[in-house]
Amino acid sequence: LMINIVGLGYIGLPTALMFAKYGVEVVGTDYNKEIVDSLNEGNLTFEEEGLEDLFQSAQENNIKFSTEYISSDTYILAVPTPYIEESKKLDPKYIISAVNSVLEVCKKGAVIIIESTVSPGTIDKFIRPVIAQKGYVTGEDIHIMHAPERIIPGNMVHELQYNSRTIGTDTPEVGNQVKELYSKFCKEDIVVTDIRSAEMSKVVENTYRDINIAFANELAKICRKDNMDVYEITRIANKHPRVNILQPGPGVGGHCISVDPWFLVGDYPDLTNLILTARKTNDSMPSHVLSRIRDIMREHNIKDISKVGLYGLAYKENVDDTRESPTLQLLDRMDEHLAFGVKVFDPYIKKRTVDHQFMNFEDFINEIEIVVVMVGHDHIKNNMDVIKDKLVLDTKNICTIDDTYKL
Ligand code: SAJ
Repeated sequence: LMINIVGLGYIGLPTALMFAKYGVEVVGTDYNKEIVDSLNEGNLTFEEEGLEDLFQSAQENNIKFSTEYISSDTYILAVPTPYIEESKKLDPKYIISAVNSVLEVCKKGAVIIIESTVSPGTIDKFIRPVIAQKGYVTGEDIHIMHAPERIIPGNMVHELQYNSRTIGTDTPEVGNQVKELYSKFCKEDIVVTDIRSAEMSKVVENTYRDINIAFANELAKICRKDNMDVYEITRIANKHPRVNILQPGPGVGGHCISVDPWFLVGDYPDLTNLILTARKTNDSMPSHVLSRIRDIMREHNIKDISKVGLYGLAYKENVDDTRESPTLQLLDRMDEHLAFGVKVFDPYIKKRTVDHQFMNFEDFINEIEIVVVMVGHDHIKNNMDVIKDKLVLDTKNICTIDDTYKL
């Protein structure tokens, strides 16, 4: 048995390493030569807890990386599935092209497992026709499956092994073989179901979280209006056995929770009032942060935006991923003068990714009067004494110093 894993990003790479660790012959394929070269030279392409050790074990078991697709009987596709800005619908171009490339080289009877999150109905609408066009019969020549990934950045290596997962298939017997395969490292329940249910349940999970975060964010705004303490109120409310309110924050970033609900809104515009409102609420948070920054500047008579520093550019704590990050959303909403003037620091981001004043921690701290904590990295938790004499806007409620401003 050999698995060709296509797409060596945040999902494909840990999955490839995990299968290799457990003794499966694995070739990881990515069209990006830089990623492939870096991995072949023994250098990981992103940081993630436990990934170095996993890489070590996978290398000992001879994992290979290539820009080519390999002739095999099992494929796992973990390629991006972005949405189209205007229509809010999924853009299937990367999965279509990956499936096409697989069909060029795969063996008869091959299993193609799509792990990328897709909008419900995508496989029927876009993937089956691609397979049929080549003259293959699904369920005989090719087995198409959907096994949506569920791992959370920051805890991926653990969750790969300890999250339950889903396998959507037309043919339960073959689905059960794939279940066996995943159970080499997945110690939790693996549910075999139909493809549409697998697609839908994944999008529903992320939408559920988006809505719950939106509720927390709306509460934060209500509490701000009348000077109530949202953290005290949620702490008390959460003591109720059936209440579990999440944490408000500067916005919802990442490539999952801020994207997947749009698939439902795009496909069911008349039926998704709640989902759309939640999305808009979460998207409004960076502007709320901006108005809080203005409040503090006014109160302290600070007129110069270069005295303001945004701590954190990643989309959440202890990761180096900046996709859809609240800080980038905030910079986007500032007019040019503000966006160029404000200072930015993130210990996980080494290079300047956008046009703003990105600097090292020492200069950052020395030059600013207001620290806006946008991300709760452990790094800032360990540097409370460094920021204790500044004005601090703590959007994540993680600071342990007196008199900080909150959302
Ligand atoms: N956030 C809040 N308040 C909270 C929790 C999160 O403001 O109480 C913010 C975070 O700061 C971040 C965003 O939401 O900006 C999303 O972070 P997250 O940690 O909730 O989730 P992701 O995007 O890192 O990963 C999610 C996970 N989905 C669920 O928990 C339902 C993960 O299991 C999925 O595998 C992943 O999406 C994915 O790839 O779909």
